[in-house]
Amino acid sequence: FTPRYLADYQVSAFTISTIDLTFELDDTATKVTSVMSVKRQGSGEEPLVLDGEHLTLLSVKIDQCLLSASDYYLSATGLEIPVRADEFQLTIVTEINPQDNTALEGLFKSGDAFCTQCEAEGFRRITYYLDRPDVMAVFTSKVIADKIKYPYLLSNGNKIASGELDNGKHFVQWHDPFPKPCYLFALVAGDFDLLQDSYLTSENREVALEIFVDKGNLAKAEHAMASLKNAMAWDEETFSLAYDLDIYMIVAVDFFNMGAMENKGLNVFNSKYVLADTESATDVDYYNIEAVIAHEYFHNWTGNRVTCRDWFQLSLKEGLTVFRDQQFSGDMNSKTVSRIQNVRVLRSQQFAEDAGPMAHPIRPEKVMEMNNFYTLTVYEKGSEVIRMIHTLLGAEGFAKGMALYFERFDGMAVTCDDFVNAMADASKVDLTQFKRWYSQSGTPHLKVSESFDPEANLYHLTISQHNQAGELSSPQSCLHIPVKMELIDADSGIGQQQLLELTAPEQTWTFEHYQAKPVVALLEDFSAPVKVDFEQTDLALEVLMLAASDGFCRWDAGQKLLSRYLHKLVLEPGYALPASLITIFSKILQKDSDPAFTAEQLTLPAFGEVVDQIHQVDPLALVNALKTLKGFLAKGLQEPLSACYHNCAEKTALSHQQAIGNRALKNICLSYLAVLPGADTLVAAQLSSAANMTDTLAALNASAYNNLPAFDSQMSAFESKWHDTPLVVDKWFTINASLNSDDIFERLAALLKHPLFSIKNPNRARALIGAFVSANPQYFHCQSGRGYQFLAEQIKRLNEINPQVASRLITPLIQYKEYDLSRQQLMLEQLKVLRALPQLSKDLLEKLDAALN
Ligand code: BAL
Ligand code: ZN
Repeated sequence: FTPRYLADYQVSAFTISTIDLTFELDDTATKVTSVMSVKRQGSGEEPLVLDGEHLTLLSVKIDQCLLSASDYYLSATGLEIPVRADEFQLTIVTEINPQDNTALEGLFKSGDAFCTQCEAEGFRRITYYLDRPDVMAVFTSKVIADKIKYPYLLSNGNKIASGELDNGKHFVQWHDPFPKPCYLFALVAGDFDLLQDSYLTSENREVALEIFVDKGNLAKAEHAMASLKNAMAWDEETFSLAYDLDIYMIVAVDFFNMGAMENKGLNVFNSKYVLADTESATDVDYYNIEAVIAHEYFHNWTGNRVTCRDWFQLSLKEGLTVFRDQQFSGDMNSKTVSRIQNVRVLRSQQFAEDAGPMAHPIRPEKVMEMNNFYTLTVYEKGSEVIRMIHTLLGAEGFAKGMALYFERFDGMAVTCDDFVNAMADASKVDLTQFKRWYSQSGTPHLKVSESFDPEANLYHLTISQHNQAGELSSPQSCLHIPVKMELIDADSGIGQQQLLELTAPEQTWTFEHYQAKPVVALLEDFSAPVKVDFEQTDLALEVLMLAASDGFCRWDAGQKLLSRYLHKLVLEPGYALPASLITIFSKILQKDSDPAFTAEQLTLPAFGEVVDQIHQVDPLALVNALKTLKGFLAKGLQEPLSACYHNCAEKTALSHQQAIGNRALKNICLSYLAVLPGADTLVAAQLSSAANMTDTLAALNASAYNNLPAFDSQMSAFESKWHDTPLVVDKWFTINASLNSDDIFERLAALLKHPLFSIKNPNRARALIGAFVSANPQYFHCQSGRGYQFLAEQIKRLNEINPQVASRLITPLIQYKEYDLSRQQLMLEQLKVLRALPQLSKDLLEKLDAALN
């Protein structure tokens, strides 16, 4: 395995303008015939080198000439043909085994259906091809299969032919008029229920909308359909982007590595991001479905119409599309609460990635296994970088930049620089320095100090920027950082908002006419993905919590206050929390705010977020600090929490959005009240009266976190009710894995053997193994090292079954440097065991070598 470098990019020696595929589907021996128009680019005499893996080659033909084995070189990674012609037709026939494809890349079986996943480099598991995104061809695909078992035969584009064949088979042929890279190819064959609708675009195109789901799930596709139509309308209104084919299909499958995939005209989705009804899905599930449906739809322009030149440019489409889906979610729901959720993900996971051994810029420069770079950095930090451009240019300037981007590059495969240049040119702003965000890894730190001159009524604010190591950034490496801020007059509460642009190692801004020192709300709307060192007093934070104009800053001030006391609890054994915390949070509870926002204010910082803030933290000390703080607030606020809980529970007949916020607030109150004596009754009462999955899960989670005596009986009732609903079974495994109980390892062993568990199903593997690792820090980090050993054993199994899933699950182990030395030692032991495995996948090898070197 050798790494590839961005700096080595070269234009392909050949290009393919059309590809005509025929699939004769069979569980273990699918025959794929590919007829391609190939043309040499440039003047060299290079051989044609095609990518291909896990394929059985049946024949190769150039024009009408059948090649013999001595005419080409076949290896485990491709096919090399020393061809002289500059333009020719290449016909290749391969055989593949979808049934045994547990890696779920290329063509595989999900239950009874056939489906594909080609991004990033899965197409090479279907046939020999130039598997790189800058080779864009017009695809025609004929799918042949048994008519009874596979009544629906789907591929990209428009249906151009269909008919009956011998032996009970039938075929459908599809043609996609838009040239595309092979990573956007898709095929699905199966028997589904079909939800149909239509959408009239702003360009007057009537688009058939079709969502295919497992039999019996039709009603569960309604929310996905409504979300799709909202996304289509939003993109027309916001960026004047309309859909371009006559049909848009979505298929939901249970076995899928990713959340979903934006294949042209035929999205394939993990069923988790399609299926929902109130009984079986939570409010969070509904929110996520809307976001992912929109994300994949938005890719039709940002990704498909304009795609990436090479995989190092992945953030070109992913960062931009995440930004677009975040803006959409903010418009469909509460902007502030949506933004808070984006920031939580960054702080609790992306910051750790950016400080760990696999840290990379949003445009990586070196890649061994591309699947390892579908990361929070490329996606979420990538989106933050786009958001900063939006902040610097304003909404109108950004929209002009998007228009210019499509004018210049529609139908092309381009780079991140091309995007930023279009943004800069459209608004005539210089983004040269800003581009450094694309090549620097690590989370920047801002150090902030302030001073007030009462004589001259001047307030000075100084901000310096530092790199990941805490060193002052040199002028050559300084980033261009937009800092949105507000100065709040401490007496009147009146604020003055401004956008500061930090471009130097250190800058000072002076504000005039202040009678008293104002309170500063920094990084409104989290205007840059940075960490801030700024010692604001508790009093200043309280002012911000109640008076900052920006909702994000009101929330963030509370989080800063809570983090401050979590740090004290971790670092000063026996620390006694102050009563002032109770006073301020009781004001929050009594304030008449959006209940969804109040719920966010009452939510403690996540474990991962605090880990990132404390150098080599003892994870169990942090688990205990979180418990102590939760217990302290629960006890001190018992009355208002209880009143709020009952008040929320009694509110009915609310609008959809109000009801969601109300449930969120009720359930955060429950999570506090459940740590107090008498919790059993409250939790049991909620469980028995719950009319939706949100309330049910909140009660079960409370039961698991507090290891309540009724936990087992509650979970077995839940299992009896839901054992036939895969997405709810996943939830059942997750709650089991998060139980705070000393016998958790015996329970995990039994769960791995449970008839409903299958390590081959990525959702199920993540629901049990992933959930234990992320939702049960008390036992994952237990001093015996058993938690780490458990994870390593499962990764070892997954290495052979599904390397992508294995590689995602290893994240907490490779980030061992975040923890105390004894944990580091225990984690390193497991990493070394994994490194010594024979047949280590490229995915794991890349991460293990990064962690151990
Ligand atoms: N392109 C892979 C799945 C997604 O980001 O939409
Ligand atoms: Zn995407």
